[in-house]
Amino acid sequence: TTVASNGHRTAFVDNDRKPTGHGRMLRKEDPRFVRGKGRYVDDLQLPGMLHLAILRSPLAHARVLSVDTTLAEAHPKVRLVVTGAMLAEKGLAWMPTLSNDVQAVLATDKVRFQGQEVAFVVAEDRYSARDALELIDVEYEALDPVIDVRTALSPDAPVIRDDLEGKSDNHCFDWETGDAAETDAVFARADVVVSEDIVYPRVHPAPMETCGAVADYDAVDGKLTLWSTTQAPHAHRTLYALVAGLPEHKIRVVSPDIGGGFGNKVPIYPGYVCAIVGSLLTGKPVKWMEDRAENLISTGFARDYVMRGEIAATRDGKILAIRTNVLADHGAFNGTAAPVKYPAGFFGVFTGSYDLEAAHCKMTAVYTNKAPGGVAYACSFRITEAVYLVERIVNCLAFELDMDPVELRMKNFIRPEQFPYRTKTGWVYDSGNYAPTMELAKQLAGYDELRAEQAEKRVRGELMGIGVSFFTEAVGAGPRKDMDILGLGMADGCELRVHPTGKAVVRLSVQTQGQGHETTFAQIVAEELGIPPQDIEVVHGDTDQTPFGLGTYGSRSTPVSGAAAALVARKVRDKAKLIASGMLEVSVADLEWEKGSFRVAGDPNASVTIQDIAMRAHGAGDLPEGVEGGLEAQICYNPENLTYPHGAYICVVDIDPGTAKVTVRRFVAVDDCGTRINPMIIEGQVHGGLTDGVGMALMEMIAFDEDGNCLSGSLMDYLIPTALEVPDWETGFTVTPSPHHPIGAKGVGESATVGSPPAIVNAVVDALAPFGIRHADMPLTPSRVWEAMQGRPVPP
Ligand code: MCN
Ligand code: CUM
Repeated sequence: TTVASNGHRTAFVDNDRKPTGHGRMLRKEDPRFVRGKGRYVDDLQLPGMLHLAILRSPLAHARVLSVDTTLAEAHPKVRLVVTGAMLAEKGLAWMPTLSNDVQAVLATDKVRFQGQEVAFVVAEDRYSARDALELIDVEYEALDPVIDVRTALSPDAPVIRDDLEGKSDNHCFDWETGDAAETDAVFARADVVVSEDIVYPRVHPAPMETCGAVADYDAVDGKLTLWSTTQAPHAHRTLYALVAGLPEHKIRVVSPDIGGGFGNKVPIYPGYVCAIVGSLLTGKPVKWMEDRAENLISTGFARDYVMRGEIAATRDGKILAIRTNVLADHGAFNGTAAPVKYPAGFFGVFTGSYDLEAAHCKMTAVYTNKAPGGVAYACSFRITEAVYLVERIVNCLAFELDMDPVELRMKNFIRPEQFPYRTKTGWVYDSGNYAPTMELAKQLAGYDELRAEQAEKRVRGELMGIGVSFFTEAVGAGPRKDMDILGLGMADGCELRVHPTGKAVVRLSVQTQGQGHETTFAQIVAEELGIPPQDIEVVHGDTDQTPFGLGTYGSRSTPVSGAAAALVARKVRDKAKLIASGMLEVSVADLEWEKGSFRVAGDPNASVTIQDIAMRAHGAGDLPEGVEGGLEAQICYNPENLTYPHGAYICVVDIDPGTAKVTVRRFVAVDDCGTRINPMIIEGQVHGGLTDGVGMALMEMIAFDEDGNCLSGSLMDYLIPTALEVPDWETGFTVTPSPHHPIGAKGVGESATVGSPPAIVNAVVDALAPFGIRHADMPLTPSRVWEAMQGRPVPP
């Protein structure tokens, strides 16, 4: 543990700066990003390229009576105007979503949320395209909107999805996990039962770069190239092939640099399809690029779960069971992305890090007149909601029992000898060692001193709060036997070629959006082969150049593609060994591997480097019997299980009793993501996620008025945190390797976003304990905290 000049302590035992493998290496992508030389979709300029703009619905729910495009078509710079009716003629008005629903590309019958796509214009420049939108005359007949998820299923609620056959209500799906009867029985005999209504509001990932695409259909060779902001180029390509009927080998999806994804760039948006149609019809490349308001009001939101949490325990704090009832708002179309078997994502891990006797969840998902989406914003497939629920309800229990929240957690942790641990909802946690992680967080925070300080301050009427959260995530979707998206198994390909001079190219199916894959995947291969990471080029984001795989979300890149990269490197090493045995004229059994070279056991002078071997593999000399030339390999990795990272977070807040403004004074985050490939990148991921957490806990919400107008369509209204709202993060780590991952690594990209909101809310509620407050809903803005302090319920 080191103490920084600002007094902050960081646990630090990483084996830093190893030249050829895992370690704290500067990002290979930084030179281009810090110079502003990234290449994003919007940087693309093709000869003759046209620009597309989308007309969006001003109403949340309305019948489309007519769309008159005459004036827009007469605009001198307009080349094409397309309506839903025109798409319907080509069978393209509707597209499948990643959750087996359908979504309108352009509205035909009705509009179902404010901001829905109604028509598009293709013009010679972006400004003319936008101007021409104003010339389109749409006649709507307004319908009553369904905005409040709690009344969406009332019998008199207007039916939103009357496009679906036989649909007579707004029911989207039901889902259940755990054993209801067993859980009820445990609840019936518990000493203490605590219930709380807990809302995780609708939020938005709001990546710096909005969504967009450039479509270029070449009529001569029948090939479509689509540059787009996608986190999953291969999956998108297959879906375009299935929807548009274009042959898959004639589609190339390229995802260049991405300015943040956070799950916002997983779905296929109508805009991408419009760009493709625009190019098919004009024969020219067509660019569509959203503006900020379009991104906030129409693309994949996150959360929107109304949860009732219940926890049963003994008087002395042994947690027995957790039960939850969830109302999930899916917006107008079920546009979420989750493995087919898991319509609620991985919410099933709501039992958290605790050893329970029983658990049960019942969920009802509904349609409302809001934008579609659901799985986004570093959600680890809804683990955010699950962790928030369990970590809030455990704190409510601590409040009722008047027990220290750390002590309560420690008492109930799954113990190290119980791993692999099967939860009451059927998940098998691969590994974990929770108590040391919690202890380290306590120690870094100086927990006991903080409690003493708080007690003193309470006497003086000062509002200081200490919040704790402990999370376990399930990341790395997933074993193909039970995970697929629209029938596509969640395995990842990887290809590695070592060139004659010993430089290498590794081709991935995952797609970085800022996570630093160009660096860390080079490090994974470097660790296995001893080739310096600088000599390993990472290729990704182009379906023509990379093997098939399902892309980057759910922090699956390290658990799945990271494993693939390590194993493909080992395959190359195995072949290199055969070649080395020929070069050194010994049998394979006599060779020892020492990072970067094979040497003859017992003869330190007889060795060949991987670079020597690469040259021989491509050279003129003889190779051992049966060994082909070249030094390359390919793999498709199907994970055996998910990986289960965990972490312990402690947050300290101060609340101004006069203004009710919350200040996050300190935040200690101890993460355990198993083997750490690049500690600096991990810290960056954690810092980002903690900042997200401050945003969600204190500032962010996509709000609607009762007519369904989105009130959060700009960054003036949808507040996101800056450096001014966050403290100096204090991080530490423990290492519990995944037993089934070839290098023991677990995902970490979403951990902090998942784990931090409950720590912050727990801290705020803890500060408000003198007011008798046990719970308050996010975002804890000054006005909401003030209301809570006045004993008034916080608005839903
Ligand atoms: N890493 C490591 N050692 C580990 C685990 C991870 O060094 N044990 C490194 C990886 O090599 C990788 C990074 O940390 O460079 C994140 O890895 P991983 O946890 O596998 O997550 P993914 O690469 O799959 O990234 C996805 C995840 C998700 S789902 C969201 S949402 C999110 C996040 O990443 N979006 C981000 N972090 C983001 N960071 C940035 N800058 N931008 C986004 O859009
Ligand atoms: Cu759920 S946001 Mo991320 O998985 O791309």
